[in-house]
Amino acid sequence: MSDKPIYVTQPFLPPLEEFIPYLEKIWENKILTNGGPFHQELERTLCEYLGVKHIALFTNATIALITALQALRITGEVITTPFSFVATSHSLLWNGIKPVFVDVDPNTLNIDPAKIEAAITPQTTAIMPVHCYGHPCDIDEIQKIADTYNLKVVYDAAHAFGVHCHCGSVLNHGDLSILSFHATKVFNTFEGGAIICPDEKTKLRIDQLKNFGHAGEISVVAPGINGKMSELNAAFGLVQLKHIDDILEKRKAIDARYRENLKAVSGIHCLDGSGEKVANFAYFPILVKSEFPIERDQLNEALKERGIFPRRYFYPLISEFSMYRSLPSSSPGNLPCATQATKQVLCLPIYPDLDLKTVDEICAIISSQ
Ligand code: T4K
Repeated sequence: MSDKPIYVTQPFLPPLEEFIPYLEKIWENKILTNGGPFHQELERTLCEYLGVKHIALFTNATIALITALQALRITGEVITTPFSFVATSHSLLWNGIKPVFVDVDPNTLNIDPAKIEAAITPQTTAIMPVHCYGHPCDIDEIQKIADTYNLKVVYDAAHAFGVHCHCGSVLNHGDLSILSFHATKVFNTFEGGAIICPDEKTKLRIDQLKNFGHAGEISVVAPGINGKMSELNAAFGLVQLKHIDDILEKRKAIDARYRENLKAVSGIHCLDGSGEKVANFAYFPILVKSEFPIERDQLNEALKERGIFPRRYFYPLISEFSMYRSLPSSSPGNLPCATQATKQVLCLPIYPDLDLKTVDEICAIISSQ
């Protein structure tokens, strides 16, 4: 085993020489932000790569989520999942919206569409599902419910960069989708995020909202925020994108090796995808079931003692944090599958530079318990 700690993830960094010409360009033209040339080029290039119509770049996904809700003027109650990173529902609170938690499907750990209807009230205006680990939600069922009850759908697609479902990019579903380009994500711009939107009018509103609400030099049309991605981050994204195929290939090989090594280990369940046509292998979540000799937290500790640092994404559930705990929908009785999953889940290290020998060693530690 390497002397260095093995973390759940490690950002991909291209060779530094590739980034230098971009820095020289920035130094030369002195445009650092506010929709400069690299920002525009990254928007164009990402639309093409992802197979989407419009994209608005942001400083991070959290500001993008908050802005997406503003762009669609969402109010009242929004149905969402407790099995996510806390940014998902924090974006609702930042907009004065009440989150209503609905349980997850025990197989995908995505929101269970069969449980959504019962949570709809006259105040419900939208559904905010998460493509957890980059595995697509049941988009067709969710859309059916949204159409029946006239609800918006805002996907937290922070994990779903490049993922395709049965009909192309999963990012084309719902009213808006939000990506994260954080250092820990499949595609990173150090910090960054984006909103995918279907039409030019919505893109214009989002662009105004992320630029203080400005609609020209002396006109402000909304109480917007500063959510703009800088030229430095956008330039880095352009370099990263040149390596994305290699990044995905390496992730795929690691995913396959874990599955092969762990398939015979009783009590360890490797979470499957949810039928995606193109996967991104963003995470490698396992469920440590009761048949396994030790509990999830003990396995986590055993790995940490050997210099391996998996993460319990997502533990605790969002609904367990103090600002959500008192909501009626937060009761564990309402969320049995999420409550079980949060006790069993462990995300093992996966990132392009992780060698397969280390994957074997991690699996050997797990099987020797
Ligand atoms: N929606 C969902 C579903 C999300 O998962 C997230 C973010 C968001 C929305 C919001 O997206 P952003 O606003 O961040 O764009 C991390 C990330 O900070 C967060 O972006 C991510 N989800 C979440 C799942 O994970 P932490 O607190 O676990 O990160 P941290 O710093 O402990 O990093 C994990 C490991 O990665 C470290 O042990 C070492 C390694 N690492 C990390 C960083 C930051 C590096 O090697 N280099 C680095 O620069 O939250």
